[in-house]
Amino acid sequence: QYPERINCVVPFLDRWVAEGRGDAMCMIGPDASYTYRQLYELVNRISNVLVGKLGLVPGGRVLLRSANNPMMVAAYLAIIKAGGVCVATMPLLRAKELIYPIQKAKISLALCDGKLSDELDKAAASAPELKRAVYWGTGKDDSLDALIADASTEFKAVDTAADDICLVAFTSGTTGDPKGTMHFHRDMLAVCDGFARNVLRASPDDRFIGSAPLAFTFGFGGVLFPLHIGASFVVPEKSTPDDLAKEIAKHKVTVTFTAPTAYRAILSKIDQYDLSSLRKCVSAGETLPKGTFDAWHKATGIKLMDGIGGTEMLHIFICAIEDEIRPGSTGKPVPGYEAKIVDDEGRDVPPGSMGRLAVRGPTGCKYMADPRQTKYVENGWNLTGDTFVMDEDGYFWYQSRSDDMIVSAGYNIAGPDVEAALLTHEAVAEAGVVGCPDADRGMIVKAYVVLAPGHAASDALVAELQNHVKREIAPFKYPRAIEFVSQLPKTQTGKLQRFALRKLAAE
Ligand code: 3SK
Repeated sequence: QYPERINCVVPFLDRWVAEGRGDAMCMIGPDASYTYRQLYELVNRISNVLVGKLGLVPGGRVLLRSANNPMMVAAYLAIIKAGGVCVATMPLLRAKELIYPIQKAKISLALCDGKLSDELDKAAASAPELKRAVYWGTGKDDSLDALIADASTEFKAVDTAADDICLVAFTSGTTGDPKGTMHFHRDMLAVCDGFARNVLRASPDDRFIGSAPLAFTFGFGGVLFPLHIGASFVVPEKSTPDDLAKEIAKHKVTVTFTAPTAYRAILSKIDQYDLSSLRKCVSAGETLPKGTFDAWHKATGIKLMDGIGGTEMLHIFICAIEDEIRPGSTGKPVPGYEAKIVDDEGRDVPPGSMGRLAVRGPTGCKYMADPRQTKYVENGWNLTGDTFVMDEDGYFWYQSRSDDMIVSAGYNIAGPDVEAALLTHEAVAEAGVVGCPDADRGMIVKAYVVLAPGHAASDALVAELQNHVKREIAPFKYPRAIEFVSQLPKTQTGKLQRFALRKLAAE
């Protein structure tokens, strides 16, 4: 579908300048806005420095470390335009977590926001592979800003193959050591042609915002999708739900990408925000409870588009299209992808049966030098860690992570079902549900609950929540143990770390 030789930054950026659309608004940051031409020129300056002054060669890997900001967007695109491979890392990673990607991906050069230099410097001391880190925003003579000051604003994209790697994205480590997933120039275009064009169906007049870190491919989709159609996007300085809601009103944002937790937080103060500009809202990163879908629809008139994606597949591969949404279902495979449900031996199971979700399509999945490749990918099918049911009409219904299933006295209980039921109680702000070893029942259902403001822990509340769950879902699923906690363990992408809760429950 794509030319054999293509550098994906050309259709994302150069194209609009070449077609005379350079003055259109492109990126809105906290301190400055950039037209397409301005972003193009900033990217070109950085690419010139990478190749001319920092010795980047085609295929060279560059670690990128920053919180979400315009310079990070420009550096990400510049590395790829210069023929390099971007290894974007989560801004909160500590030195010992940075050593792993540096060594695994054999990285010798890093571009980093000066505010995050400490941990990278510490990592470099233990990872001699990293020969040079260039910081921006430090005001020093050797900063990236100083280096690009006299660089040319023109740069011809390095000639790359559609099949050349341009991105290594490390998984968030819900199940163990992060895996480096490799993506190609064509993948960056395929998620736009697949999910964004066919499912999201945004237009050049749309303005996007998201809250996920840009280092997480879910977050970077909020940059790629608008660039692909010549639309604009906001890069907020902070990404709390409150900031997100304020930025939506300030910049008349029309398309949002965030997780159910953020939609719920916005809902809890919905009267304080003007969200009238919104047209399309995508929910992913964790399961979307029907209650959240209904509440958002009632408050805004918009049907949340629930999607499931993965770092392995780059972005969303199953999603509900607005007019075909069945509340509670994640929807159908994005055009270009196939999905099926398999049993533990990898055999297809009939519609209506629970099993593991397998997916294949244009974007997945090659792990970087990882023996787990054969465990998670079979004949092109990527075995996800999610348990789903596919109905007769081809809709996929999320049950749990495959390892989130709690088997209690012979009953299969999906932790997220119980979480969704707890979340419909006004006293519950967040809930994480796992199995806790039990002599009689094998496992019992245990809930860790963060209380909403104004509610206090008590035995009476435990009983009330248990009865509430019994009323909401099959009574055998009720949590026999409930513990109130001040926060839940989460990955840097905001996903609940059930394995950490499971460990806690087993202690
Ligand atoms: O569903 C997810 O968690 C996800 C992961 C990576 C990219 C996109 C998405 C939605």
